[in-house]
Amino acid sequence: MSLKERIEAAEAEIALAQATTTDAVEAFRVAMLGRNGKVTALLDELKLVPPEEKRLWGQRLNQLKNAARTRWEELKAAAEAGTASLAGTAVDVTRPALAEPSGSLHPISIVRQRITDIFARIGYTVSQGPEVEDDRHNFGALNFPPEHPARDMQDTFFVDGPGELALRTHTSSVQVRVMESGKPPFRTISPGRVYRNEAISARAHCMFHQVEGLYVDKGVSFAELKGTLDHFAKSMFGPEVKIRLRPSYFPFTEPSAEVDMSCTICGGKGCTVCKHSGWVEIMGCGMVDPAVLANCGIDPEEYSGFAFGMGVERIAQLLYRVPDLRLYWENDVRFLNQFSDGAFRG
Ligand code: 2NL
Repeated sequence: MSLKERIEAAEAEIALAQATTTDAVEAFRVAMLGRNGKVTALLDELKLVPPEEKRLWGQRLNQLKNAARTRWEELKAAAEAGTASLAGTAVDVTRPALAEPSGSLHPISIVRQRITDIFARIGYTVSQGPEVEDDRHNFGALNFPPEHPARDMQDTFFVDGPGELALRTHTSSVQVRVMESGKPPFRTISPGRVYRNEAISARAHCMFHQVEGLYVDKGVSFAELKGTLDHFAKSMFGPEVKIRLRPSYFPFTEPSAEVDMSCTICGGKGCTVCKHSGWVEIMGCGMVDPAVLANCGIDPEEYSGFAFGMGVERIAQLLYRVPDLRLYWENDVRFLNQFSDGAFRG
């Protein structure tokens, strides 16, 4: 604000000042005319104005000082006489209120909600489960052999010791609970926090968010899996994107695949994000291993199913071009404010 604007603001404040007690009168004097008072600070700025303007600003500031003195004397007299009152004061109640700055959803919340909405529209329910899981739900039922490296202390945060309760490493544990609890068909997604014992870097964190999906019914095919994921990628990133499936391996699916999407940054021509391949990895998927169905009390002769899992941080990174995953958890408002646009709230 210019000196002129600050003088005018101080004048308005002085004219509107109210004080019904001698303490409040003294507080007004200190706030305006005290050593660190507003008027004192403005008078101090006289030494900064160019010499040819000194006379003009000197007069203006003197008026301000006199106005503060006069107002103080009025308030003091009224307070001492016991006649001070707030009645008839110049408060314009018709003035519009100042706009409050509004907050925004965290980008991970925005993207998790969008993913959830896309699957909800095609008939998926949302399931939740505990973040502290037992070995059977996190590993055993999912076909992880006893000596699998993921069951190691180096990879999993155990609450007690190896083989005991642990922070879930994926939300498949929730889907095991869904399958155990009823009869197919199941069509559900499980969004939630998962934990892995990893060093924190630009590309990895020890906690991240996953959305896993599961569809179990009679005659569920790999073609339906591919169609569902194609629909998801187009809904999330735009109708022009393509997907491709590459053979992969997970203990709980057979066959298994990684899902790549045509790079949305360069349109498939090749850039640093897709490492000049034209494709970026967005998730893993596969047909639920018959042994997993059997572990959950479902007859694999009668039913088949597909499943997939994606990292919300990864999807948000591709959508918003986030260069470093650590930005999600620094709570720097310069980062967070960029997501206040409601257009991305789904
Ligand atoms: C990834 C890969 C995947 C699943 C998750 C799943 C769940 C059950 C049975 C079988 Cl209950 N599979 N989930 C399947 C394939 C891949 O996630 O990269 N996630 C971030």
